[in-house]
Amino acid sequence: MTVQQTLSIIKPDAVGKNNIGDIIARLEKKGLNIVAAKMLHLSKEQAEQFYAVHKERPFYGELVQFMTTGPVLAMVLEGEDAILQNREIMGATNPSEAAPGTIRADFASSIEENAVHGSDSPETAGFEIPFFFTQEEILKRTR
Ligand code: IDP
Ligand code: MG
Repeated sequence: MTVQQTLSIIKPDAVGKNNIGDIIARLEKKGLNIVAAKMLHLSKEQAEQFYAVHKERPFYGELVQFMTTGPVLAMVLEGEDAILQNREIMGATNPSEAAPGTIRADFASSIEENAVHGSDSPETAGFEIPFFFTQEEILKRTR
């Protein structure tokens, strides 16, 4: 077990439905600590860069469009095995395949508008966290 940091995003659909609090409650209840957070409305360029890994996928254009439809809440979560833990709490990409009780099963409306993003590996987290946060914006939990 190792303490890790991972990037979480509450996507425009979930922000628009006022599901921020319910989603954060699930993350905190599982022992993930928020060590950085900011709300922002992604530009087309930011969304394109963030999802550049999916550039060749057929859904890339729609994904970029969706992610710019409204504000998002970007967060750094910290905890034991935070990357995998967060992915488990999120559930499968397609809400119809997401396990009961996961965030996507309960808050996502489609495979595209699926409420949350989470880094899928240490390498991905290493790109995604600095994409949104400077070192100074990531805080130590002192109590
Ligand atoms: P993940 O978010 O579970 O890691 P990825 O495969 O990395 O899933 O895809 C990134 C995002 O792209 C998804 O969360 C979803 O919003 C969108 N997406 C993935 N697959 C599809 C699809 O088949 N159609 C439309 N959008 C998709
Ligand atoms: Mg992914």
